[in-house]
Amino acid sequence: VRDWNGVDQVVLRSPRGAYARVSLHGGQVLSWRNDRGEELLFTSSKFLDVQAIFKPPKAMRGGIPICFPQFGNSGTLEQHGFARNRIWALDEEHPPLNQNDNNSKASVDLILKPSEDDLKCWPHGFEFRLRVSLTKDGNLSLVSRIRNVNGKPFSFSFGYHTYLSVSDISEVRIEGLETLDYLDNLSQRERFTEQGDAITFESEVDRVYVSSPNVIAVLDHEKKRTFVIRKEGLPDVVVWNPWEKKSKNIVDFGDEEYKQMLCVDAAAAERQITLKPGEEWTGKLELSEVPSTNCSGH
Ligand code: TA6
Repeated sequence: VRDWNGVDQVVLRSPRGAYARVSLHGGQVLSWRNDRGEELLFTSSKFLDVQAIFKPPKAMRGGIPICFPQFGNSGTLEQHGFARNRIWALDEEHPPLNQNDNNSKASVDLILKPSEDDLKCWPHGFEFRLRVSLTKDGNLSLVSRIRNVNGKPFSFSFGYHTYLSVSDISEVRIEGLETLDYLDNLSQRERFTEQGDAITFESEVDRVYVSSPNVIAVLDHEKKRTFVIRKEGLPDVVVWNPWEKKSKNIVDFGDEEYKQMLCVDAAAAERQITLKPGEEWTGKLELSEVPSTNCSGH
């Protein structure tokens, strides 16, 4: 299928009917649905109305933009790096697997290499391979492999900027980040320590939880749904909701849409990752969705 801007998208389907759609624009997952056809990722309804004002084409607000080689705005590059705004290619060395391969996974392999213009602003030769898969149970898996094909070391930060779809942000809580330290982007990255309770939302939040566990849960009380987020190679979790006031200043975001989304980003944000020549780094994310009634204690 084709993207809004004519770029190809790849559709993945699991045997039981789960679905995912990945755009070659940014290698961005734009949709992930369970086998009941329910959309699990948020995408802004405003984006298409205003995309004409973005130059060059900008990543869709929603889904899972890939933030590389910079997460956030703490470096010299554009916010969240350039990878999300580039057109990726299908990786010929790893052609898409059949939907019913041995692992019963539907997958697509994409690759991004820097253009000459990219090398002008970030002079480091890299190959970024991204495999997006849908497991037979409908879990969504993203595996990023970044290789240094340069003669000298380079450092980068990274994030899977994951927009979860929620029924009502006031009814959502995150478990697994209690008692952790976080850097608060709303107060010059000051360091705080989270208290013992699960995280709930009643105002703007923009935090980098550092050195977090590899499994966390996002409970949507109203939908009776829990997202389980598993990560590997990514020490931090960034939690973001712009809330009412900031939403009004985001042009590709509806004024009320903050109620229906929560970004929970598996990331390497606090400290950069350094790759020596020839070295490769791997960062994994797996999202699953379970009815809350199946979760003991919730
Ligand atoms: O997810 C955290 C964050 O870095 C926030 O600080 C906020 O700026 C957000 O991402 C959105 O970034 P974007 O560039 O997509 O508007």
